[in-house]
Amino acid sequence: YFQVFLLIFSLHLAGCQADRDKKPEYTLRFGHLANREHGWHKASLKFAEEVKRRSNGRVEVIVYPNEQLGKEMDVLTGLLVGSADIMITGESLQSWSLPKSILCATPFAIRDSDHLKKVAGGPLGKEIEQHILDVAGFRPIAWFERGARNLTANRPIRHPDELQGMILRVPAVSLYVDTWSALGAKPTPMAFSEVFTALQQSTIHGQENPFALIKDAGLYEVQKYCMLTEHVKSWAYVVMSNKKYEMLPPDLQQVIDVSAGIMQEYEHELFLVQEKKDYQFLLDQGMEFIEVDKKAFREAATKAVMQAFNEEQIDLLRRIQEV
Ligand code: 2Q2
Repeated sequence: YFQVFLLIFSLHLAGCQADRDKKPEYTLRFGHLANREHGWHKASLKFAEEVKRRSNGRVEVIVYPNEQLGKEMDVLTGLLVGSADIMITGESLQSWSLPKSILCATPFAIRDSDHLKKVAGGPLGKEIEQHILDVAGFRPIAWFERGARNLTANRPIRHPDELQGMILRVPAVSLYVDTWSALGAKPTPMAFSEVFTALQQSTIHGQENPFALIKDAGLYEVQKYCMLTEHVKSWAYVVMSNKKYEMLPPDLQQVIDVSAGIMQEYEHELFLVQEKKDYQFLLDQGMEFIEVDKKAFREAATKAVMQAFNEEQIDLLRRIQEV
């Protein structure tokens, strides 16, 4: 009996070994701009793990943080040419002839977290996702709620009047350029991975982002004040090259879908605990938080948005506000 046991046991071991040595049939490159501490990264790793396990090693996902796979705008191109397969993006999709995509990050469009969930997770969110898929061939597989974007600088700013002459880094999003120009600043589009150095060298004076990125990119080391403008409440998309997705057999497509759902939930759990912690961390590091004249920011920004938007975008904005 013992010999039979040994035989079965060694066959089992050999089987495990074969499983481990099996080369994946598909390798997917997944890039994002945040660092290893950020919820986006932890969620991406979770996705990779789920995909590996659920596909029995047939699909491998390699995650590249810190724009290691390229700057956001370049990775979007990468998705089309095949040098990248999955990425986290959002309002930058506006530059991709995707007018509806900017509604995921329109200044003062979303009231609160509850409203955001109803929009992003409801029929309007589906409409935006379908638009992104149909027009650009980027397939949204998950969405992540983000913390509100806040302005940082080395001087306190309480009113848009005080923005005059300020060189403000924004991501490559034309609506952000329009909005901050209308508010009086000099917005300069720049990739996220360049922001820390540009602030350090004072080629820009400020930037705007949620607490999580201000913390994880170390921006508090080069910015003293965080203005509680909360001017954008947004969500991001995890998008996959649809060409790549369609190359997969149906069972592996299902693995992607299920794993993406798990990633989305996991990221949200992290986000809920992380926001308050990040705020406390920034406070402990000596960042000063400034209350602003929200009404003045809102009015000027909303006016700029209405001027920048076409009819289709205004219609979608109205439908979002009705939710
Ligand atoms: O400031 C940044 O670069 C990010 O927080 C952006 O919001 C993000 O990268 C968007 O450009 C998403 O498309």
